Amino acid sequence: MVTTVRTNCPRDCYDACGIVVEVREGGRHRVLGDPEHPIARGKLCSKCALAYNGVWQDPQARLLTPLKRSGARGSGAFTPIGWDEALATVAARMNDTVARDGAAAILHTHYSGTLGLIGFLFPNRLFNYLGASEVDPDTICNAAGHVAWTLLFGNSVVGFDPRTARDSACILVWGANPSHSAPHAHEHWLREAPGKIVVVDPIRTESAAQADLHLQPRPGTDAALAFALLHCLGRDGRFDHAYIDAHTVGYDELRADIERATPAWGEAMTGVPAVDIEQAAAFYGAGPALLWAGQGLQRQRTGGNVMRAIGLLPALTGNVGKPGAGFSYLNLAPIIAGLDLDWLGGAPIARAGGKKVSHMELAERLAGDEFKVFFSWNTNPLASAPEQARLRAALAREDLFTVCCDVFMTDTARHADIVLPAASFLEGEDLTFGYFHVLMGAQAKVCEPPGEALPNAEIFRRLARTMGLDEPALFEDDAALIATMMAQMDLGFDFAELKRRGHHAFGDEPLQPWAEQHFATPSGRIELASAQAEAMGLPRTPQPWADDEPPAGRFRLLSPASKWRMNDSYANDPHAADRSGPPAVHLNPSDAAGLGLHDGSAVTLANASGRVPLVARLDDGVLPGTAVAYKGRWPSLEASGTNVNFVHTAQAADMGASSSVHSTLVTIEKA
Ligand SMILES: Nc1nc2c(c(=O)[nH]1)N[C@H]1C(S)=C(S)[C@@H](COP(=O)(O)OP(=O)(O)OC[C@H]3O[C@@H](n4cnc5c(=O)[nH]c(N)nc54)[C@H](O)[C@@H]3O)O[C@H]1N2
Ligand SMILES: Nc1nc2c(c(=O)[nH]1)N[C@H]1C(S)=C(S)[C@@H](COP(=O)(O)OP(=O)(O)OC[C@H]3O[C@@H](n4cnc5c(=O)[nH]c(N)nc54)[C@H](O)[C@@H]3O)O[C@H]1N2
Ligand code: SF4
Ligand SMILES: [Mo]
Repeated sequence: MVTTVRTNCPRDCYDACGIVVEVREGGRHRVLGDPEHPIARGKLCSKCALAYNGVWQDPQARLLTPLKRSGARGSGAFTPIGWDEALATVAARMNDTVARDGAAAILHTHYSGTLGLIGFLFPNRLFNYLGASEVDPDTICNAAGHVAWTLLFGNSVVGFDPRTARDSACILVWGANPSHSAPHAHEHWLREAPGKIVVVDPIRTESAAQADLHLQPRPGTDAALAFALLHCLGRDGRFDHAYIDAHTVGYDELRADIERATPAWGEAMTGVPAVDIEQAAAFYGAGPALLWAGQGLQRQRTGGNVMRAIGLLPALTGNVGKPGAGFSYLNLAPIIAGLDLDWLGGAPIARAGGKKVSHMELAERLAGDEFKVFFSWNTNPLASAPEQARLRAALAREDLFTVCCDVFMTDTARHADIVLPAASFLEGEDLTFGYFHVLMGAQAKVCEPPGEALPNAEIFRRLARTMGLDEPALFEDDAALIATMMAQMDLGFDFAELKRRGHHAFGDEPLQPWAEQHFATPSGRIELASAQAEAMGLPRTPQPWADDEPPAGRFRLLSPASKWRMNDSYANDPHAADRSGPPAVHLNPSDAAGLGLHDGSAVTLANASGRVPLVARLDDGVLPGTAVAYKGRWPSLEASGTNVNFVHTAQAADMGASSSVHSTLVTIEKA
């Protein structure tokens, strides 16, 4: 007998798809897109269609019981143990550490495995209550952009409602690649938008190829490009001076920089032809216009400055808070819905004393003896973090006790002392959300977890109990958490009804989040010039900077989102791995010729952080001087035992101690 269950995809993805599962007793379930979901429209992305019907349901691949290491770290030798022994072992080490070294000697790291709100946030309650240290999750992804747009707009997590594209004359997609990272936005939203589409990306992505105009700047030159666009907009009378006077501060401090940034100067600084700069400014200036700032964009040494610079476009043209106008970095539906995420993550019960560690310093800090317990859950740093060689060496420390909680035997799990098996999103209830579209979804339980796997929250409730803790917030069950969140959202119906509907979209008409023109900055206005920035040691105003071209013999390596993997998830799905092919580096044919390479030549990328062998692919969509190798492979599954993060240099960006992965420089040698 086949029944169907409606649920939602909780991956770290712009699309937030609705799902329908055909449940087959005793067999594989079929996981499909929900035909009634406005984004999914009956289809999952190609990677999830493979992985949710593949490795996610494969009992051979899933972690089924807790495990205890029985061989060398990284060897993958483990003995199955029961939950009682696993939790007793972890609890004892954590309690001992608290007693001997203080809770700050426990370092936990977590991120984007599931973004189901309970699975994503509830485990933080335990670490917050203890006063443990945390690897700041956003430092691997988007912290620079958050700091930049908080300085500028006072908020970086509320953006335009994508439905407002119907009123827009232009959508400027700057440093996002929807064809990989938001496949439904690529296929439907951008194609159906009536306005002109302009994509700014050093790679001719599928989204760029499909756009009305593709600006292809050299990586790290975006701030200069933004100023050249502003020059054209100002010159052509496209600035909204009434808006500037009423809602911004600091315009006078920018004027000279904008005047100097002629299109010819812009071409020299960025490599984008002056005529294309003019054309992009004309499209955007026709207004109303939308600006979508990707997360890839700000993963640069001066990524914060880039974000502040491009944010000047909506500010000076008054493209804020009216139909068809706006800007978006993230657009967190839970915030718009009124959810109290601090409560969910345990801020009210937090004890002081825990340290924050940036991913950019993780390998270095773990190598010392500051931390005694390293607890990784919902993330796989031994695939996703920089400086892989150093990080692995640090995790080999005999006096460091490592716990990993995941759905699969990842590289991080292989290096752990104790592995805790997590249930997947098909196996428990939760709330899901959009961070581009304004949607909340119900995560319904489709089936029982395989083996003894448990949902994240249940694992941490049991651990807290085993540790002998008695704070009630550590034991709140999922039903109570969901009921509280439903009450906070006040949708007028309960979770059972949300499960029946699948999702909730806020209103039939596009929301206008900035219509009130309230900005949570010190002045209450958009801060084109910022005293706060100055106090942080940053320039008062965004600067028209452009990175130099790489020195001779070196290439700028971009390693953005892969079409076939979700971060480092699905690397272990055989069909997704087949589609993605061997690990490759895409090079401009002229660079390949200079290096004596053909399509398929074996090459090695190298720098002071490490080396990674790859296969060269000739690709005229990549700029000369640039190399592209998509992220997300598991070193343990590669013949070389490496991935691109072996050459990912841990250099913090200018803001937020955040990743500058797309500023990585490498040499390329024929192997
Ligand atoms: N070179 C390079 N590296 C990058 C980036 C880049 O652009 N280039 N991007 C960075 C970015 S933006 C990010 S966000 C990070 C993401 O890096 P990660 O957080 O490591 O990536 P994910 O694949 O999202 O999730 C990690 C793990 O969560 C597990 N998981 C899934 N569901 C659950 C669950 O319900 N419970 C538990 N316990 N585990 C679960 C998955 O099996 C997976 O192993 O990678 C960063 N790394
Ligand atoms: N399929 C798939 N989808 C994903 C993910 C995934 O791994 N796979 N990861 C998810 C996560 S965690 C995140 S954070 C998002 C990230 O998704 P996006 O926001 O799209 O970010 P990236 O894929 O890192 O990079 C996007 C584009 O930025 C470009 N870029 C790099 N450097 C520069 C530059 O200097 N200037 C400009 N203008 N562009 C530049 C890259 O060439 C790339 O095409 O995607 C999410 N969705
Ligand atoms: S990962 Fe994104 S595109 Fe794929 S099914 Fe999930 S929400 Fe949709
Ligand atoms: Mo991310």
